[in-house]
Amino acid sequence: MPKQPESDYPVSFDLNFVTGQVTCSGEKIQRRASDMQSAFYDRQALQEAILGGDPLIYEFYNNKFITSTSDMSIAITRLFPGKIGDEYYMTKGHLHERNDQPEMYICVQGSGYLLLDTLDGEFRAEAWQPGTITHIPAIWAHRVANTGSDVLVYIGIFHAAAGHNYALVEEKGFAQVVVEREGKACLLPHP
Ligand code: PAN
Ligand code: ZN
Repeated sequence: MPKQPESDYPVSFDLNFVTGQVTCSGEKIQRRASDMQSAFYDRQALQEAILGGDPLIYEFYNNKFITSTSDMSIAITRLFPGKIGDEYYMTKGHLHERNDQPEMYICVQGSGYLLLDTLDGEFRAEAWQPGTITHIPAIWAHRVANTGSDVLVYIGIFHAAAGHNYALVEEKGFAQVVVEREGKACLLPHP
């Protein structure tokens, strides 16, 4: 699809590092329990959560900066604290459609894990706290889990052309889950 030039002038906006609120006017996407049917492993707990009010799991603000020659994007995600059954709230997770499009993730508030999976036998979990920056090479599917009691806020920087493939993650799943055991967060093989 041909790129539509939007602006070749600098643009600024403000991010509140504590709340994750932004002053930009980009699109805001919200995902509730009902939007994540195949993400959480405990399907019964998920159905109970949906019937019990369908909680908001996370929201993110997507901002594209399309110029005549470039397509930088920044997304600020606010991932709320909570669990479905014993599994911590997390993002759906996706793979970039293009296999030459990496991403930088920056944790600015809260704590948890960034889960990374090639969907082809390799898995990594990066422990996250404010200030952790992770480079996600193009071939790794990525998902964030919030294991803390506050909102987890992170920034993702990528090219708009990267594209998002959710279907492959839904089909293959991540190798491990982040669950609570005896009051502590731990990683276990997907049941
Ligand atoms: C992020 C994610 C955002 C929401 O901007 O899109 O954190 O996660 P899901 O897309 O998995 O619902 C990103 O990785 N963009 O490429
Ligand atoms: Zn991404």
